[in-house]
Amino acid sequence: MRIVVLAGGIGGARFLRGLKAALGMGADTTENDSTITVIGNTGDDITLFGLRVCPDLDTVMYTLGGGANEAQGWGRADETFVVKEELAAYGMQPTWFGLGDRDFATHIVRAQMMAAGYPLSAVTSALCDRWKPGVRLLPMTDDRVETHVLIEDDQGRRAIHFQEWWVRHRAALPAEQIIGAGAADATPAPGVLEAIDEADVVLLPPSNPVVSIGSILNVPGIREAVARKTVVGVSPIIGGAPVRGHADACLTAIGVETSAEAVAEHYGPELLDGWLVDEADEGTRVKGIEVRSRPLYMSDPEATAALARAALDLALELK
Ligand code: GDP
Ligand code: FO1
Ligand code: CA
Repeated sequence: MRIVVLAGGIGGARFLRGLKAALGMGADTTENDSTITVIGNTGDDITLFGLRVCPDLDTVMYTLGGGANEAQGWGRADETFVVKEELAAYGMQPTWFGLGDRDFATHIVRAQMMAAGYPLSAVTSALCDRWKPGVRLLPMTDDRVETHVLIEDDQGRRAIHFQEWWVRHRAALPAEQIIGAGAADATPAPGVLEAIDEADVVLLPPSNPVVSIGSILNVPGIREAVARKTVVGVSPIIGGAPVRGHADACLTAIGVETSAEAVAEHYGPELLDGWLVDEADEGTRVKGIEVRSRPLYMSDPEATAALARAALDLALELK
């Protein structure tokens, strides 16, 4: 079976771990007849200290490869921050973004390969040679796409990088607009449209509907290709609130209510065939979309595998 998953960072990565477990894909994936292709969000990417940082690709790679800081959800396990302290001592900005020493090595490899002319997809593949995530991890595009956020503060009305809004300001400054800079001119990375076309089903994990899944769908050609398939999504919103992070602030910025129902309506029946909501949202109905309720907290490996299995089963049923 060929499964395509569109993924952001932590919600995507944890769902993928559950999906692999549900399919019995252990360390040795060659024995399994299922393949998972992950189309990763690169809208969160930012250049810092001359290094291209790709938080969502790295979160998926580290989480599935066993190198992630589990409590935090992003970055490396057993991390230290000596380089960060030394950069701060030189007065280097920004100081609000915490790249750790181990993580710096990943970024040096990426920077060196990109300077040599390799596209991000080739760099990601090379990094995955080490981490062996057990999925094929493709960036949504090799082009530079960055999410920027229009805000107003004492310096006036201006667009800042998504990371500055999310990490530095904790999404507390109201977002007037969320802009996918470069998205309209981007093309899907090699293999992306082919993987979608050849997929038996497409799954949307409980990733941020605006800045993770939304950014991927906004790369010209991807939304149309996905819409032609059987697509099942898992709600990142439970009982009217995100499980973690600030997806509510992103939804408010695009005029969508923070509820499992409103997110499904936002994706729409042209894209989504099925939608899993938590038991707390039982009774949710969305015209043209098959809604089922299941426990949706990825609290432990068993619960996560069960929800991934439920998403896959619903997709196979609707196919
Ligand atoms: P990010 O890029 O690291 O922000 O991660 P994603 O975009 O992949 O996922 C973020 C979303 O995951 C948030 O909106 C959370 O509400 C959602 N999320 C996190 N943990 C859980 C969980 O256990 N269950 C569900 N249903 N959603 C979750
Ligand atoms: N998130 C934070 O809240 N603070 C950080 O200092 C931070 C550093 C960081 C470094 C590498 C990386 O891959 C991710 C990092 N994140 C950090 C997570 C992250 O950028 C955001 O959670 C996502 O981009 C939002 O989806
Ligand atoms: Ca993200």
